Amino acid sequence: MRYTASAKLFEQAKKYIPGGVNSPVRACRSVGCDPIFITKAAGATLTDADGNEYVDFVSSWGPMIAGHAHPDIIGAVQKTAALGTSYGAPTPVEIDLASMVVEAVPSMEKVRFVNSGTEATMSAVRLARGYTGKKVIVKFDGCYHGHADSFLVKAGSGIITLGIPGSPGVPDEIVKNTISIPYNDVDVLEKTLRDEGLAIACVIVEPVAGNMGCVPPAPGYLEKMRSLTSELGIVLIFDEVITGFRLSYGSAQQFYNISPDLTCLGKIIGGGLPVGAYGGRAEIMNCVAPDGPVYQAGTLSGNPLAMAAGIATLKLLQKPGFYERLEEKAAGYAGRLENIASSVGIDVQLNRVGTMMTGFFTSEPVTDFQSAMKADAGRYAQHYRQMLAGGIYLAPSQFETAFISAAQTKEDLEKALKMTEWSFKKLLEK
Ligand code: HOZ
Repeated sequence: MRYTASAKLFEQAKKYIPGGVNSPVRACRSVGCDPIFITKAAGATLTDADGNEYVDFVSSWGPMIAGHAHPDIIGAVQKTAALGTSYGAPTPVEIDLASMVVEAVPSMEKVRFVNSGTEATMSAVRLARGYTGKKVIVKFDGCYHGHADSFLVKAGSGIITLGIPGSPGVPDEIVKNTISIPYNDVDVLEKTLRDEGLAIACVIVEPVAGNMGCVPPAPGYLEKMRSLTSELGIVLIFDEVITGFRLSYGSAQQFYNISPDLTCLGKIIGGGLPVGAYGGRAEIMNCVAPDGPVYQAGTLSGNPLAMAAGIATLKLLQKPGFYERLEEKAAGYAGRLENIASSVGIDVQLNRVGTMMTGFFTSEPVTDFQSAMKADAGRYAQHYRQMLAGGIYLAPSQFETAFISAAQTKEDLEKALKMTEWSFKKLLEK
């Protein structure tokens, strides 16, 4: 494949945009190549500036569960755009999406729309602090909740990918109110919450970690988290920015049958437009301004285009059998991948929950940040480049999640499997 046009665009972008990208992982540094510039997408196919086509497993990092440029979503956005793109005033469409979210996710008795997952998590934490009058937040090593100051402690996503310890610009005074503990370790969780409970406002967790690669919760882990936080008067926040409306229509909390106090959403509920949301028990949500004193606002919050795209997406997900078909597709694909890995004789741990999956290049099970870090990121980098050259678009980092969408066809998946087999064999060549 030729990447001449992408290379030229990257040179231009670097003149005006830090690193030439608007989000660090996209720069592809950890996989040892330059980014390709995408010019269009349809279904599960991405097209780059050179006209190369790729089967997409990134799905814009999660939102495109129905595939790119779905006619229902594009139609809804076009129709809405023709009426104006932003009013900075209440609109009927935001009630429509809010009621759909509240019906789908019963723990969210009220919901507030914002513009990104980062905004959702930082607002939820402010609310938890305002509601409890406590300062400390507990998070988990390798989980990523966006880039707000309090979360960049032992965080996943670009922080692991680029191997940076945190971020300059985050004051110690803020970091000292964040406790980060290992994911999936019940004993550390219990000890931390019991020892520090009087100071802890909230525990925030990705119910399935998706930003250190896909790492499922150990059986009973989320249940224990729920019972401890309830007992100790700590607000439990599920960051479902990735898992929301992905693992089931009722999100991970329905999948695992656990009711958090607050939930953060993003990605799928915006159908590919910028959106976020936080919501939960009415008693807590009533503390948000203007009903309560906890301030949070946004010029573009509840933007009509994002609301319309979200509504159109959720309507597609409501179709009978949508999640069952996706699960069947993902399970079949993962099973074939595992067979390929074992027949080629390469060490890969395939972690999967529903349509989220990561193949870690390691012989040890990956259950937390420490074990994820044992994966051979150099080998992943070579695999990434080989797959890209064969027309398969994976996340440009070992520590991200691949997504199965409704749009990948049998042929797409066959092509990806064939390329994977070829790539695995090549990785073992001396
Ligand atoms: N892991 C990030 C989203 N959950 C990747 C997105 C980005 O950094 O651009």
